[in-house]
Amino acid sequence: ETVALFVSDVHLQESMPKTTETFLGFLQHHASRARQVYLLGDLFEYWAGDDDLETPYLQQITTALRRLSDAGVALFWVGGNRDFLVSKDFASATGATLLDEPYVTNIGGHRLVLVHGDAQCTDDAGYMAFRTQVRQPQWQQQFLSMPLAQRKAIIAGMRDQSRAANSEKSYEIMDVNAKAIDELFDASEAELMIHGHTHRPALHRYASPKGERQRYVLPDWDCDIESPRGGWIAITADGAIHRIGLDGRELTE
Ligand code: OKV
Ligand code: MN
Repeated sequence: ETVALFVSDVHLQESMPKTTETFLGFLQHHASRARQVYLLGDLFEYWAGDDDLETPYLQQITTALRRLSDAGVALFWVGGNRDFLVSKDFASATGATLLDEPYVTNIGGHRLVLVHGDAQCTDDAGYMAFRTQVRQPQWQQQFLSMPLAQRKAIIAGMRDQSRAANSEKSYEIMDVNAKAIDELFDASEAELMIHGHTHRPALHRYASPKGERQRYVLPDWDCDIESPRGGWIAITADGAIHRIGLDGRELTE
């Protein structure tokens, strides 16, 4: 009955065992019942390159994803701002199809556009410049030619710097730009948009000359704290869109 599930911003890392366990439970009990599962970015806290797939922690995750795709669930991947380096070895390890964003599809009678959401945060000029740089094939080729340990050290350095500058905070106050959202709806001719990144789970409705538009924002996950948070979105065969909490129950607004 569940046609598609959408999840993002789980920020998986070994130091978050409860979040990891909860996500693996989500795959086993909920994702397994869907026809399609869309991973919409920042599933991982960071991704240093597909050669990190050897790490036992990541093996545990990719094995669980592979079990799902082997069982006939179609897995789709859109990279986030932390795991944009996920590439073809990840795709073959998991059976996931890597999508370029924006990705436009028809699901449950909806014309739907999917993005991670960081590219629409156009007010953050510094981040947009960084994004353009690290998305260049030539930059990525050079970065990936460094030893894995060096890449991890560089990412850790960026994280320390970000923390020191408190810019992880200023990034949390960043939201998508309204015009960037309008333009994405216009260009894709979609009436439904689903994205993550901003950590501001919501349903936004807009009136447009072409009819009502809806933008669903996914929650981020953290289960290693006193009040766990997380969840996903489901579209059922009747075309209904459901926001689901970690307990598997629909959220009531
Ligand atoms: C996360 C944001 C800092 C916004 C870098 C490869 C690269 C991952 C990374 C480094 C940064 C996440 C992981 C952080 C988000 C910021 C500042 C603004 C708008 C690479 C893979 F570049 F080396 F290849 N990163 N960190 N921001 O410090 O947590 O999203 S972070
Ligand atoms: Mn993100």
